Amino acid sequence: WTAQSTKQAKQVANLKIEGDSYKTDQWTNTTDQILSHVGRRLYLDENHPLAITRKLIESQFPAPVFGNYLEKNPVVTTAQNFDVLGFPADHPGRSRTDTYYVNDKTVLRTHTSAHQQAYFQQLNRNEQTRPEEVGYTVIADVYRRDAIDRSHYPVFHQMEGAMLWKRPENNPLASSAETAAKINADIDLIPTHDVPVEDPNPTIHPQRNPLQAEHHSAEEVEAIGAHLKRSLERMVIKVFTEASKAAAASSGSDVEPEPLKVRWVEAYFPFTSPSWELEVFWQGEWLEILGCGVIQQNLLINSDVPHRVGWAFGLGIERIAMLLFNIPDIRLFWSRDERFLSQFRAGQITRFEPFSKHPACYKDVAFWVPPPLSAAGGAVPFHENDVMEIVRGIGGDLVEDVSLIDEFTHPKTQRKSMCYRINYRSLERTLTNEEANEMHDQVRKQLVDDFGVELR
Ligand code: FA5
Ligand code: MG
Repeated sequence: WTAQSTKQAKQVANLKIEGDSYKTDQWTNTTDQILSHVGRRLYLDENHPLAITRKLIESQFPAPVFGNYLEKNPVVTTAQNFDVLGFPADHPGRSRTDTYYVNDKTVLRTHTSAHQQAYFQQLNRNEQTRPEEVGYTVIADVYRRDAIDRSHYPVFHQMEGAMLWKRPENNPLASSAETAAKINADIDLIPTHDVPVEDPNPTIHPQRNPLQAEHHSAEEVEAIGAHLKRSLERMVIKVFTEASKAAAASSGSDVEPEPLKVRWVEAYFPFTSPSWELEVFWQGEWLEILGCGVIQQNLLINSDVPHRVGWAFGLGIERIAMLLFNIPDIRLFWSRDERFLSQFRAGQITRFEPFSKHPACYKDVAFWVPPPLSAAGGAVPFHENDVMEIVRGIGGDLVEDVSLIDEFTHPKTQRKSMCYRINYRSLERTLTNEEANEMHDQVRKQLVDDFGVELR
């Protein structure tokens, strides 16, 4: 059994994206439906919640130290998205089940880090003309094959940021105390805050996040990490203070404002070491806001800035905008409905008033998964993201959620049974049962055609 996306891609020899034409091949799994999102540039519509969120975050990374940039074209090479960043050959992020391939060497970027090298090279080129600019932010649309629910959408927006310090050109390690002192002096320029940080220094595991000992001294890494943490804490505290104010304004005085708390958690990224995630305690739970770390020196060496050290971070704009504006479903960001769009104004953080909640229409599909072919047959393993892609291709934004509700293996035949529940619900109108049935019949049919499942 072969992946459905392969069949779909075989229908066209070329994909046209942002005016350029790309040859397709057996790697291609980018659908027209996904490509219909390219070029919307929601972050540039100044009254759109994503643009308001972008501005708020950019205001925490101002000129002349930071340039604030955007990257319109989502097509990057696998080298930019993975190789340059040190992704190992077997990293799951590279697989066709997780990433939209245009062809074997070209993908829709899965993260803004795909542009890190280009921005480091730019800092180096602009060294004479803009010497103060030692950092940047960049916002862009990113694409991932993923689950379908109210907080996941195959297209979302990330903002990445980085800041570098120049070291003496000769034997930088010997002058690392000097570099650390410079960075520590810069930390004192960042205003402090009084929000509790629960775990300011989580244990760093030396295998996951080794000291890059041939390039960095422990005290430099300490200084870069401290500058990174203070900068990002300040940014999220600004964002969440605005969110709390908006929440308090809309609910009057009957709701106790929740005290803000943040914490640091150790993380892993191939292009930073050490690496962390920043989490915020919001409405009763810890939420992951961003990933970050001390940039791998090899990446800087390969990006024309061998004598600089620094940090980088990447965050999801939707995740923050949903909290800021109280937006309950990630599909809403793509809505062209005036009842949504008219609620937002540039520079204002306001609570979204849901204009309707149409009835959910649940339909289940249960099937037997065929046994995997022998490895020699080159079988593509059944992956949940392929089910998601079938549903997405047929239902588009009319599907709110897809979840696996039952799974078991028959004790005698060893065949596996799965049951997915699909919630068909439009954000804008009430679907008829006939419409939902029609979509659901197509989903059932395509599961049989593409994967050879046996419906139950
Ligand atoms: C990355 O994408 C790294 N490139 C981040 C990074 C940059 C690390 C620079 C170090 C240095 P990750 O996959 O965890 O990491 O995504 C980063 C952020 O994007 C998450 O913290 C989250 O805020 C957001 N995000 C990730 N997946 C989704 C999704 N499916 N929907 C919405 N937001 C998401
Ligand atoms: Mg993460």
